[in-house]
Amino acid sequence: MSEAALGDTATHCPYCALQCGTLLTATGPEAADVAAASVPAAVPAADFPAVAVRPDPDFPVNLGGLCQKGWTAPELLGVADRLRVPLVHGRPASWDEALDVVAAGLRRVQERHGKDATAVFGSGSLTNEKAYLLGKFARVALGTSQIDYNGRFCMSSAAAASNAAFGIDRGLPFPVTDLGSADVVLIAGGNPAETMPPLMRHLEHPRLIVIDPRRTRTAAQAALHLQPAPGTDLALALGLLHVVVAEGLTDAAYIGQRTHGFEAAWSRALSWWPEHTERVTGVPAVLLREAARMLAGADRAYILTGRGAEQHSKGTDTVAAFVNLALALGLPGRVGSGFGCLTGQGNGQGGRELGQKADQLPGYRSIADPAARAHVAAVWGVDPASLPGPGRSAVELLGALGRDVHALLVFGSNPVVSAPDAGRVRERLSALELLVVSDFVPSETAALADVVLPVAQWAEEEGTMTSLEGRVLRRRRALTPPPGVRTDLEVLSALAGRLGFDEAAFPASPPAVFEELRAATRGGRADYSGISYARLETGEALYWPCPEGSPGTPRLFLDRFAHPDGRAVFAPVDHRDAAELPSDLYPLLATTGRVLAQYQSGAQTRRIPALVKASGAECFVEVHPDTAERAGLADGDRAWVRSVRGNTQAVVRYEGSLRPDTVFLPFHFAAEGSANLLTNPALDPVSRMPEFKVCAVRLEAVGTR
Ligand SMILES: Nc1nc2c(c(=O)[nH]1)N[C@H]1C(S)=C(S)[C@@H](COP(=O)(O)OP(=O)(O)OC[C@H]3O[C@@H](n4cnc5c(=O)[nH]c(N)nc54)[C@H](O)[C@@H]3O)O[C@H]1N2
Ligand SMILES: Nc1nc2c(c(=O)[nH]1)N[C@H]1C(S)=C(S)[C@@H](COP(=O)(O)OP(=O)(O)OC[C@H]3O[C@@H](n4cnc5c(=O)[nH]c(N)nc54)[C@H](O)[C@@H]3O)O[C@H]1N2
Ligand SMILES: [Mo]
Repeated sequence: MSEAALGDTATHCPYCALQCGTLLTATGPEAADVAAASVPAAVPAADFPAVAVRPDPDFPVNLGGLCQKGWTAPELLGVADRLRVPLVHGRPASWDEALDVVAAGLRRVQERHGKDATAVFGSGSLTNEKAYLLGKFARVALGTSQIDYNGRFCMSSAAAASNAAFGIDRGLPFPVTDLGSADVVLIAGGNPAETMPPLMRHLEHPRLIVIDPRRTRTAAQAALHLQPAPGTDLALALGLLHVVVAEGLTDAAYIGQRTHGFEAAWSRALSWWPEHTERVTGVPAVLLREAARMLAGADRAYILTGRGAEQHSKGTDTVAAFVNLALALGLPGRVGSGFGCLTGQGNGQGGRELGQKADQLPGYRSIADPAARAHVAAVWGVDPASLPGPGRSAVELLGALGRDVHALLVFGSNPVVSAPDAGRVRERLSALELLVVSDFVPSETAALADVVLPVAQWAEEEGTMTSLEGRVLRRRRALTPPPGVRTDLEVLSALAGRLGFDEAAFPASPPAVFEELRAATRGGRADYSGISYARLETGEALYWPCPEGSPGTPRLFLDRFAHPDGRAVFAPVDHRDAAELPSDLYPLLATTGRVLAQYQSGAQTRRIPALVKASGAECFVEVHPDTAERAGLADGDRAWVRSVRGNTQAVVRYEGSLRPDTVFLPFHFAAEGSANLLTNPALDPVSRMPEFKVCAVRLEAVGTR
């Protein structure tokens, strides 16, 4: 029985961190045709109730807007190859059999190789409740240190830089709606016109400065577009700081009262005068000066970073350099101005503070901190000494598969498509004794799994998500899951039971998990203890930190930063090259990213015909026409893009506005169209973020189409 038969269910889109408010109406199979005619999206008649979506006009973030992925999200509930029954070695099995195989496999691997030979890979797509229970399951039921998640690919550099500078990592330390009143917004390596379209409604008034090697849809709306070579943002940010200081545009009072470390940071930026910066980045000195003056001249300004600046082997330092610029201008912690990083995944924010990261316990606590361990161990009813220490980061964990790690549970990721050097990742996954994938579609990673567990989706489950502005939102159930499908929480609970633990310690009910999570985060940096389902039900806008009795914190840092002395910290960073530079054999810089109509590894969106029609069904490579012609390629030709690690087949798209030394591929496609066959797994030394945004490639024709 559909609960939404009584009316609309207010929930949020299943995709990105904007978490647009949506209203779902159950239409039932018989109503699907009618709904399809009047509403852009309705589930095709299936053997479970259909649902139609429309944007929630009252939700302040999307203001009645929704992107094409959001409009078509209900189709995901009824895709033809949706997983509806557990699979053991590709054959349908009962839940009892599948869970028994998993539990026996985990026990066998642990007996042979020790507890750390079992590992968990989580996701920023998981609700807060799932992320929390997954971390507890790994540390308690498996007793393993080996848990990390795809947020390592996404927000880890931004998080590391924000923690160091501000003492806390909340992607946007202010509500999205604040952006609308700014005069100038600088976006470094973000393309929200495609990755968060409704966000653009808040960017109509401010003048935009966009830093992107490509002339994206976002750059096309900018007052100023700077086009650096991929991997040179750190130099660019130092160059901007140089102009600001050299021209006397800093906020000296703010620097003196609210920060530390300006001199050390400035001593590194000293050599980055505009002409020097131009030689390294390719951005004309005159544009650099114009950008710095525009920012400094604004009464209200924001600096935002996206993955383009962050996904580098120097991503942490690059974000830090943009933070330095923001601090020099006195932006962070001021109403109407600020610094922020655009969190990507639906629950990318909650996912990084509730304990599925290798070095973290819930509440953004460090797993190496004795007080944090004692607090969480008390909530979990275990001996603090029994909690494992920090584990490997995502790329390192994937590299250890079949070597030190022999069993892997994947919840909410498709690493064979989305991880760097994907050819190697496939080899490593294939070397496992046991690979278990929980998903609702047969992803490319699920296709390699020994056991596949079919789970419920967004509109079929309850939970909470924390959006890019740190606001905790309710995901509400509009439909019952199809028969045969369980929730991720039910899976974890049943597995814990089979491993000899009390299932009550791993509750499958989202409100019960949330109650426990409140206690576990109490007193932590990301304190959720004052948030409850009851409070969220009233529609109150609750932003963490929210200790008990608190109204929550929409705007951080207004009085003080989160370091003990209340000050923000400049980082003394300098530029360095990308881990791989062009060579005679591989003369071009390849960068990767997203298109409007596809999401991430594409496991979800490549199954939706309207989205495939919009994006094209095959991988493409954007190339400057001169560069293409030099490689003997014309628009529409099929090309091999080759790096030292692998080869990707892609259709050539001429792009006259692109830098001639750069090509761009989306990473949403699989098999030989997977861009990650090319990418470099070189890691940032602090965040352990891989270098998705630069590798050296060459182009070759494979024959015209
Ligand atoms: N349609 C769509 N929307 C999404 C997603 C999706 O897959 N599809 N994913 C969600 C997630 S998880 C995330 S993390 C966000 C990501 O959101 P964004 O950060 O906006 O996405 P990207 O396309 O990865 O990167 C942004 C831009 O960085 C540029 N870039 C590449 N290399 C460099 C460089 O060296 N320097 C600079 N300055 N720019 C560079 C690219 O040309 C690209 O236009 O999007 C979220 N929203
Ligand atoms: N070359 C290149 N590679 C990149 C990037 C890039 O810019 N360039 N960006 C990186 C970034 S920022 C990110 S975030 C990653 C993301 O890449 P992935 O980690 O692969 O993320 P998704 O494609 O979203 O995969 C999610 C999988 O989990 C399933 N899923 C979704 N929700 C749930 C749930 O609640 N429970 C369960 N059990 N399953 C669920 C989906 O069906 C899908 O199969 O890609 C990274 N890879
Ligand atoms: Mo992401």
